[in-house]
Amino acid sequence: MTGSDSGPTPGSGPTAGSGPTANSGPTPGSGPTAGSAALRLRADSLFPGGVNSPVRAYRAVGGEPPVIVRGSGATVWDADDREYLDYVGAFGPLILGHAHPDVVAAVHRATEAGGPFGATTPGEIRLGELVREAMPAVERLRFVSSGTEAAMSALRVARAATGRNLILKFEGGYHGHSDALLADAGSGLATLGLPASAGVTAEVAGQTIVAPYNDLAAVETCLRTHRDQVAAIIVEPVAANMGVVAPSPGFLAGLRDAATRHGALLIFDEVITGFRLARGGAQELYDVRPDLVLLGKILGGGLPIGAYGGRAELMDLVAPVGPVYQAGTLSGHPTVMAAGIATLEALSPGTYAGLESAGLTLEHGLVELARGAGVEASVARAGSLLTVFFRATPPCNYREALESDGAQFARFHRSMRLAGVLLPPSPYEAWFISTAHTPEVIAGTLAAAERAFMELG
Ligand code: KE4
Repeated sequence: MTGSDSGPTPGSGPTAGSGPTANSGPTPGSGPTAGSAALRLRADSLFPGGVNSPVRAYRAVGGEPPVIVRGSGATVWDADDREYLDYVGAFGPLILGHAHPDVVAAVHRATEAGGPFGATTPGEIRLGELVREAMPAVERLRFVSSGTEAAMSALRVARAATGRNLILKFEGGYHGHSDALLADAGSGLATLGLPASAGVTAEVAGQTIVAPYNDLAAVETCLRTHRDQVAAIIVEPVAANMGVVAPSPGFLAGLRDAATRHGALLIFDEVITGFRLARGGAQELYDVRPDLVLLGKILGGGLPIGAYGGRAELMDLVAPVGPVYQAGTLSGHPTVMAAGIATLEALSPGTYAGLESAGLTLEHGLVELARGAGVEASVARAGSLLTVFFRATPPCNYREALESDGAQFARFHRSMRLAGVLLPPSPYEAWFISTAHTPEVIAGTLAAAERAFMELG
């Protein structure tokens, strides 16, 4: 399939089988009238890099970033009516795919009911109960509007609870863009090659210590070196911001033990993994109980959300009960709650079996196709999270992930895009598989990958 560098020929795209026919284009009134190029020019004049989040600028892969006007199921369309199979999925929230009818109907009903109200609503109660049912570690929680807010709030609780200042995070771990957590972070910082962020003071950065992921010995050394000073260990229980890197056997249990022995709290950042790897997230999958949990993405069904929660005595430190202040105008927004409830209510045990099957088929297909093309690549996967690394074996930590051939990834990304498959524009992000990624969608993806690998070989 030929097309410009910015995507496949308009109205083309692999046989997705999941979305409307090609050339269906944006629904009148739902999207812009100008094409991608004209819209990008306007975006460039408005936003830094023309984007509202850095990774969307395609700096790591080149080419003009797409302007997406609508999605349905596993398919999205750009402003030039190019159709793509979507593995970005808004970087995680859309486990049911785009415009799932139950979510759309729930949002419609909630929006028509008015609000937000700046008051408690039944929806936040219902969603909170769904979280607590799924994650016993979450005895109490607080809704916020982003994963970043959840992370910064949880750190504040941990410091108040322990009276300690230091935070231990992991190289390549990403927990949003609050000052304390931008040291050696993954996701967009890794994508842009930023070791940290300008504007974060040395004093703040000095209160965050960083260890290699999957290295319990290094964790123990950090905790002993900074004895009685570490308030919390914060970890992505399955890392997905250095690409997908699974915890080594015993790593999470080891963190639990080390945190307990050293009087530090263990924070699981499940913004990506929560409700994705299992209904109870990684804490269910690995049977490790954190003290505090961060949630986001899927919890809001695609609308802005975050949440932090954990042991009741910790959460009761939060105002108005305790001295830890945290607030938010749109926290618990009824329309967001409705989208989250509709999403979680659609997730059944069969859902996860289906996601595992889709992920397995895609993983095995990619491995075989790369091998057949003579391309050095490996595939890391955790359920419906997947990353293709252009290195011989899946990395065990961030430094190994950085050894992956970024130029090969960029070539692969561009080739897949030309073939109508949209991957996250960074080697340090995960591909997100949804329930809308049917066997036909996976087959179309592998057909595109076969051509892409052959071009690399
Ligand atoms: P937000 O503030 O972006 O809602 O969440 C921050 C966050 C916290 N924890 C984890 C494990 C996360 O992955 C994230 C955000 N994820 C990135 C993608 N990996 C968001 C995409 C972006 O920054 O544009």
